[in-house]
Amino acid sequence: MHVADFSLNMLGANGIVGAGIAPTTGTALASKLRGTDQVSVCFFGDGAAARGTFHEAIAMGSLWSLPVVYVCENNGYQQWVPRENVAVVDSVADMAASYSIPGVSVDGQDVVEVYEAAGEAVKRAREGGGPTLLEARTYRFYGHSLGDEQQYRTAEEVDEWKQNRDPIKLLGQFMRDRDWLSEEQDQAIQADANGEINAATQFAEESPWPSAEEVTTDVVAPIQEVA
Ligand SMILES: Cc1ncc(C[n+]2csc(CCOP(=O)(O)OP(=O)(O)O)c2C)c(N)n1
Ligand SMILES: [Mg+2]
Repeated sequence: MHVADFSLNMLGANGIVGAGIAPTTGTALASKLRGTDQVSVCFFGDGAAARGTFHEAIAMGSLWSLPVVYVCENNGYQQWVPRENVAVVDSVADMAASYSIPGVSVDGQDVVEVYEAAGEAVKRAREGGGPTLLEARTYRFYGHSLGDEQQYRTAEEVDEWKQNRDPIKLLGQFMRDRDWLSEEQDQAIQADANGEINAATQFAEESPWPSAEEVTTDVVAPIQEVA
């Protein structure tokens, strides 16, 4: 969650729901003032779309016609709560109308659909057309966190999505149908990816714990001595 890499223009994520939306509007303002062709993109959940920062930042992005794409991954759940229990508007993309920007809802499990909609939104932003609110309808295969007993949904529902709506499987099928990918290539790619993940896991498990002195490294807030 707390990953950032400025060398890749990746400004980071944090544990405050919806906290990335306003800074992304800020970086879009910076690129507009500097006259670069950069487009800022942020990703957040459907729960984040209920926060004040979502509305405030998008209203500003629209007013100043900033080069930004607001991407909402709507997985139908907000931590342990089904969306319909807490939201009166089903589609997050519909909220774009309040700010006079395009709201586009796509099947988030369909890689090609997401790719095309994202490309259009980035092009619009780059050409001075202002922000887009892009909603990807998706699902989460696992619980919100390790201790999540997932009592808010059935095992059948999860299985149905895993079996029939897995975006990796769907893309593989799409490509095999067009003879862009053979069964063997598909398996080799998956084996490659699994190998990379297993090596990273092993590296993490075999690495030593950080030393106690490191606790203040990169911490901006002053540490007060406790008497
Ligand atoms: C400002 C704030 N309020 C509450 C929380 C606790 N919290 C963590 S995740 C979450 C739900 C967020 O829903 P969504 O954006 O849909 O993300 P998802 O659960 O689908 O990953 C909440 C309320 C938080 N981290 N930050
Ligand atoms: Mg969600």
